[in-house]
Amino acid sequence: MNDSTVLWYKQPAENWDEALPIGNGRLGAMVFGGVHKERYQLNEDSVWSGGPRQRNNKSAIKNLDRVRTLIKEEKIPQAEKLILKAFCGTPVNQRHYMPLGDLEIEQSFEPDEEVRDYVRALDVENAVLSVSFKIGDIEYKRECIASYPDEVMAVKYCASKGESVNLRINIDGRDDYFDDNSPVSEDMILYRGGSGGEDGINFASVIKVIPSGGSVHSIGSSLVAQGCDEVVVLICAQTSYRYPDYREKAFFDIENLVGKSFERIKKDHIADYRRYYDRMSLTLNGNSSESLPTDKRLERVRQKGKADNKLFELYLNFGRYLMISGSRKGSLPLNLQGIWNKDMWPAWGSRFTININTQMNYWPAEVCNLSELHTPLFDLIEKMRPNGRLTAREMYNCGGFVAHHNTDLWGDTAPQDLWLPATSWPMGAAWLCLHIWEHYKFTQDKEFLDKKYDTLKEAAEFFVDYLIENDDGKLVTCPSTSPENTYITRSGTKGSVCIGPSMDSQILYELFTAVIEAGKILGRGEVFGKKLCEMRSLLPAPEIGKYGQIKEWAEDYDEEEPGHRHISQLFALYPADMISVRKTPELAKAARATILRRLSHGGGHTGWSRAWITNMWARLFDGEKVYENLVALLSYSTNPNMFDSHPPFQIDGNFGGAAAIVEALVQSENDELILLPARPEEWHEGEVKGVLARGGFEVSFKFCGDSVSAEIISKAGNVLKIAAPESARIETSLGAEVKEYTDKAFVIMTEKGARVKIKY
Ligand code: FUC
Repeated sequence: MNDSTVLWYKQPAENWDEALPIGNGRLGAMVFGGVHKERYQLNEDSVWSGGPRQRNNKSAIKNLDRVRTLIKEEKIPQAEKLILKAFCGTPVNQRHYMPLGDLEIEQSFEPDEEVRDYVRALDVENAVLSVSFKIGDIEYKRECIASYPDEVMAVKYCASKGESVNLRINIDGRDDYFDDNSPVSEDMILYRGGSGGEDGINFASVIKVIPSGGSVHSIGSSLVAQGCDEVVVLICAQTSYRYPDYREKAFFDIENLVGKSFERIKKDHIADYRRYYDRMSLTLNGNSSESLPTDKRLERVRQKGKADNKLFELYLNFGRYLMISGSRKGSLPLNLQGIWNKDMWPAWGSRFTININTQMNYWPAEVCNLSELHTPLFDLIEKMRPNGRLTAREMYNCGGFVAHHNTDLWGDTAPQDLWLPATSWPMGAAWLCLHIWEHYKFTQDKEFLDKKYDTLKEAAEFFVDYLIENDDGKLVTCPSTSPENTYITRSGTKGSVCIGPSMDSQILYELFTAVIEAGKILGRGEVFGKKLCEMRSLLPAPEIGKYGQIKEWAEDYDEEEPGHRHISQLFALYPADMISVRKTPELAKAARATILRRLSHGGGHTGWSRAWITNMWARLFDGEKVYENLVALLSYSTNPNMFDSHPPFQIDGNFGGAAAIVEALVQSENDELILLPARPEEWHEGEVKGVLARGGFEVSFKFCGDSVSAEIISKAGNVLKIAAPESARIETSLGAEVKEYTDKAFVIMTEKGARVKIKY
């Protein structure tokens, strides 16, 4: 087995955290690999509870001034009491995600003897899952794929001896939320139901069984395939979220495949998948030599506190696999569990939590050369806009659009939960919109930026009205929180709701900058740009507090939980670039102190928190800490199926971790390309291919220690600034020319398509 592209196991999954995911962006399944009973735990991305609704709390507007006064006077308990009543959503909760159902395929064997040579494997290079074993003298094999071009999940059962595939196929598993699971013909089941609520989402899934040799018939709610050489099972599903005639569409998806063989579906699927997967790669020195199954390799990391380098490659490749399998043009963005959720009431509703988690899901999208897979997030932002406009007006009497710390598939923007450390935080849309700007920075796609300019602008417009002046004449948010921490005032009062938490000012600095810069690039919104420039100069800048840390709140309060999983005040370090070792060394030192303080109080205990910290260490150029934290991520926050664990499973850490591996090797913030910024000692040799950098560059390089041999392709014709020793040898193709060496970096003019080779 290839130890950097295959997850594999010698036994079936005993529980969900051992099962393996497949997906095509919209349809997802967890595959358990049971010998006698195989379970495909199914998801469709738009199966959520209920329908769209407005939950804006109309009492907010009347109480806004009062709440602000109470917060200013440090009457926090009174302010928070009022917030719980007047500023929560009505009703309190947004819609939540749900599973589609459970497809079970029982397989019977004759003779039914001992199972030998069992292997279950997920090949992330081809996106093919397989299960194989021997019983008696027959070898059985299953292959399972989720195809984007054919909108289908397909499973093939075969055996080394003819007429030996015998199956019973059945779908069920959503309590009484489904209405029917009956065969509609001798080879097809229609499984349908709804997720509740007046305008709730209805779904239909069609399962078709295609035998080769042998026969298929229906009995009760099952289909039975007997004495077959081979059986292919096709699974399609659609919902009323996308199609009023979702049932017809599900049948259409199946009928569309009549005459198309499994091999052909698989071939098209692999070709489609590899269009994305093959764009980048990472190879590190060493191999794991002994061929150990993935669960054992993870166990070994836990025991030894060290990982084989191929496991880091696998972690990155698995992250890219999850992105290609869970976020495609037309799909919803990856929620807290991507499209792999087993619970009717999943943790945190498996929503889009937008005070870090959804954003983290997309951290690797651009660097890993998967820019198009970022688009479902932009589509969701557009869905949020009209709702967010109403929320801004109805709750705060403000223009623009606003969202709080969660959203759902309808783009709900009203506050979520009755939980003070999180609920009253108006920054969700602002942060999400920074992804639009990031996408532009990487792709330099001006047409995209032009289309999205109004969205960026509208996110900023909210704050033109919402910000208030504090006692120092600075512009700050209020009410807000520093997600999701609690402070202690000098008098000993605890509170979460506050005025001007550091993260908010940082997000706003970045958002205003994005709007100003985008306006300049597009020649639009000059007057508004000027206004934002003035406002930006009045935002509080990051400050250093009494522990040498970056202050989390405007006051230098102590935290109730100094080891809190959120490190919101370091947004400026990562994902933003306001704090950097090269640009702001003092603040970088304080950022370091902030992380160390969190960690010394038990921080980093959730997978996503660990992943965020790892990215921050990369930005602080600390390879040793990157390594230490990646090992901790693999040791304590990674399930046997390599899914990230909060616990429970939450997919953000997979993406944050993947992003961190790349961040250790290539960085491009502050208009400067840096290779090997935080290379762990253990990664002493390797090759990176096809990583994207801001400014529109594609970067590939080999390294040995700190020696680098790189080739950079200019895709947009921008100036390339690359940090390197002055002694570096540079070769440029036609259209590229070294202009100067300044600030320990080469400045190279490039035209579109030009190539630059650099060696040092
Ligand atoms: C935030 C985090 C939690 C969890 C939840 C989905 O509230 O603080 O740890 O990740 O989102």
